[in-house]
Amino acid sequence: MSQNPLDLETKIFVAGHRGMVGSAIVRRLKSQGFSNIITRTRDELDLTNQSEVLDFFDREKPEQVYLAAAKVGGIHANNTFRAQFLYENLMMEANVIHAAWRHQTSKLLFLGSSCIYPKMAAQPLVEDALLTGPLEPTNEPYAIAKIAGIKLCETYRHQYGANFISAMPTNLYGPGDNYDLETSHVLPALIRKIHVAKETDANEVQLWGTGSPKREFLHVDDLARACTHLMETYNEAPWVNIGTGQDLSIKELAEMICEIVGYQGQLSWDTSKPDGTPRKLMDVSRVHGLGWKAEIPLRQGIESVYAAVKGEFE
Ligand code: GFB
Repeated sequence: MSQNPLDLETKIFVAGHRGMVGSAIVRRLKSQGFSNIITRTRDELDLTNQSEVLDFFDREKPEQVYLAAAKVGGIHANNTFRAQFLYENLMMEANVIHAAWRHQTSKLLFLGSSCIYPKMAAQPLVEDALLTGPLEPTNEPYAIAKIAGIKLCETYRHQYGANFISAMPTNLYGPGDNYDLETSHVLPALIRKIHVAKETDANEVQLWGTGSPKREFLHVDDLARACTHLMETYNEAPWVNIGTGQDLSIKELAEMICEIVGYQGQLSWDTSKPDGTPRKLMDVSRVHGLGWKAEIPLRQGIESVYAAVKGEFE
């Protein structure tokens, strides 16, 4: 079995390869020349099913695992499908992490989320803020599942010596995002709503909440680069925040998207919809110290995803 993370023959399982994050990791690995990447669709392998996952690891024995499979969504989806967000994420993580340990996977990277940190944690969010206060209620089930994933990696390392690491990305966007207005995150929702408002000559476009919460947005290709970098170089227990270190309000994001789309109507705010966490800006000192920085500026990233998707809404 290869121990060299830069061995391009390393057998790598990317769990969740059809999602925005997993597909970006596969693109990144292929661009680096990795030739032994294994993937499975949900129909081929149900990650919430323990015996299927154990059988798969027994047969395939991947040397490295990127655990990018998750049930994800925006604030409304998180707040509505609360049981599914908790159960499905817990099952996928527990099954994959346990099977990776049982079958001697030499390294696993687990992907969490910035929502693991307390709602009122000091900004920017340092990694040590975990479990220092109550979570944001709209995404508490998802956050608890992701905290359990971090703790699985930590405890399997501590008790069994498994080289399992965790990365905590900030809010992500990029190719393969979800544009369903009920279940999507804010950035794709705003692209779609503002594009449709422009195409239909609408005087105003209705957005959720007050517009005052602040968010940080990272292009998923930057995240994928961070993931392969950590897989190649990082072998420690502490989880690592992945972000740009810069945020903006939802209103400022909406204004930027209006400029990119060329929409000049009004923004209106449906305050019956939740704002969520007031702010979640990542402290990215740790990952900067490890030699990774975000490269894709937000405006440029939004311009590129808008150019790719705008035809789909017509
Ligand atoms: O991205 P988002 O859905 O989730 O929403 P979170 C961010 C903010 O955008 C909230 C506002 O303040 C929303 O009220 N917003 C305005 C909108 N208009 C819209 C809209 O049309 N659609 C959406 N979706 N939001 C999620 C968590 O939190 O972020 C997850 O629920 C996860 O657990 C993920 O951590 C990264 O940033 O609030």
